[in-house]
Amino acid sequence: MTHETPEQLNARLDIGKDARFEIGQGGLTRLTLDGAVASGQVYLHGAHVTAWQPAGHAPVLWMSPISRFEPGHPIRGGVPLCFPWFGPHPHDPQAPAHGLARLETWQPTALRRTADGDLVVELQRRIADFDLTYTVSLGRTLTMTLHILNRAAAPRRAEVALHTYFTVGDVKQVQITGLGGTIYVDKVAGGTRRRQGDEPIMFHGETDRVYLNTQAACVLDDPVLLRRITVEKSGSNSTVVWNPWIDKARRMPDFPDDGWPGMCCIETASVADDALQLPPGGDHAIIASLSVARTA
Ligand code: TA6
Repeated sequence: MTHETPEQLNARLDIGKDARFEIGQGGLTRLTLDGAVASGQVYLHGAHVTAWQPAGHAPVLWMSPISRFEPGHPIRGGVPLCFPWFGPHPHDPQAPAHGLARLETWQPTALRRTADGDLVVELQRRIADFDLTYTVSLGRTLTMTLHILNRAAAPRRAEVALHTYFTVGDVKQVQITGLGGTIYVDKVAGGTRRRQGDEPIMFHGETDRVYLNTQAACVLDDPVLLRRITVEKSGSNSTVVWNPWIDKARRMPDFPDDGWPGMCCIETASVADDALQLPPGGDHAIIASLSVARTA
């Protein structure tokens, strides 16, 4: 059933007009969700959530206006799936950054509406020796669950991240709490390990930190958009906080030079020291659950 047309997908997975497969940007197939409590979009390319907007709120996820929508290239923004490695491949410099999952076309396997009006889509894909099932529940809360099953006859190590991009009013004014006292790898300082103080995280330059051994929820306070975004998680022992700032934004061809003030990433992950170790037949689920509240 791979590479079905939108018409075939709508025939197979029809739940009504509020959930329709269609041709999106770059000719890629996407699922457009326009429910009573939220709207959103999920591309089959990378099983990539590119939009989520709960009723009564401004769009929550940041998307680059110059993102590529092409096979073999990741979509920039939304929620890229990083698997089975995070960042550069540990041994192969030719391998794509952040793994293979965000570059593959995923197969929609289920579509349903909950009693609360949430729209839920399930997508599947085999990546290397792993069977992946990704469930996106889009409503007042956006809950993304990636289930990972090791199909190999040997143990496997894997890194995973739901690399969520958030829209913010001004990244220089946002505050992130929840990681006080947590050890992080500072990738802007050559991987130096530091301990986060108890003050909120604020952005004063390129920021690229992998917080380790943390199961904490994070809160992003945005005094410009007057909202608070909460990132709750389970099955995740790492949280990555990132803003490219000026120079790195300029170096990314699919990222606008003036885009960095309007976004930041809080990524729900298990990477580095926290990488997954799955025995043969072993499985794991990583879950990110996003919610938004007005603060004025
Ligand atoms: O999560 C932060 C990070 O690892 C940064 O180092 C930066 O590379 C970002 O991911 C985006 O990576 P990408 O391969 O999508 O350009």
